[in-house]
Amino acid sequence: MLKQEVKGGQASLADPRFRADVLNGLDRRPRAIPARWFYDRCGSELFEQITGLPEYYPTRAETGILAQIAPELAALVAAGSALVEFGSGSSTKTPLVLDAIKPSAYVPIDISGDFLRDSSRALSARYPDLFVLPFEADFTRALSLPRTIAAAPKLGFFPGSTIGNLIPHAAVDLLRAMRASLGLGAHLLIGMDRIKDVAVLERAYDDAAGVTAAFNSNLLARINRELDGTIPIEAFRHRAIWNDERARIEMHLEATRDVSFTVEGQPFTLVAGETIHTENSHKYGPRDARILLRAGGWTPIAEWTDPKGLFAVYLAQA
Ligand code: AVI
Repeated sequence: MLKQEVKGGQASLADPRFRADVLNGLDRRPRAIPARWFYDRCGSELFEQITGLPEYYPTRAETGILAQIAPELAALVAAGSALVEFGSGSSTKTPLVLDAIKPSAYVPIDISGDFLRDSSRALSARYPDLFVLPFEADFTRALSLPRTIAAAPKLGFFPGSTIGNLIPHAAVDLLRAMRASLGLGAHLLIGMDRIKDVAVLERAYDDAAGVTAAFNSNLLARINRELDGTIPIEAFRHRAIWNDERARIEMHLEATRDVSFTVEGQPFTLVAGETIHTENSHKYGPRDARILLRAGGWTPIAEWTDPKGLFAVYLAQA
């Protein structure tokens, strides 16, 4: 479900995991395909565009918080810590933390080796004295971190509210895996999006320019491209719906008419109004966030928000 997991699916057309998730997901009721499959090259580019949209506040809010808290963070985190970023991707927010804590080493972890090497090279050029140790791995499982940083105190970094893309029990499992990877006494700096006005939330996931709609329907285009699909993409519309019971924005692709198509020769029919559920983005109130961290084995020790209280960044200790 995490965007970083996805990039493993980019290398080969017709990844067997993609095929299984799509065929099973279209077969089940309600129909649902894991959000991880959004992030092929086109989807990753569309996501980068989303982060700059006027309606999509999380990236701006979190970047503002990280810039603001630098001195406090430096005081709370042990000197000489190694910074371990989970799902580092393009490492865009990393310089804010590097400048704040001046770590002894930086370990970006990502499942996509190519992506990891490119962003590590760029960071090494910007911070020539920084010891950068790229680590190609699936961070949803407990990892043995490089021996070189064994003695250093650890600061884990998991920005972007990516934790929100997991259903709560999977979020707890991930927090526990991070705790196991970093060890007792480690710190974790994590971004979580807050519950807020429904109109603000729904606009953030259904922008006026239609970039999020394109991001969502790119999944259908990817199915057609990689799994020999015949889905009439224009027969689906993007929906972003607040599910209050589960405190999450859900993204769906809704059939605007009765529609039939095949994927790898397998036939599917949806009636008008039926949806394919493509993403969950959970939002956490202050208490919810602290409970989630504790359930994952982390004690919250500091909490910061932007001036409007849209987004929160937590520092927690294992
Ligand atoms: C990657 N993730 C945290 C984004 C989110 O806000 O849940 C993905 C996204 N989906 C639509 N817009 C952004």
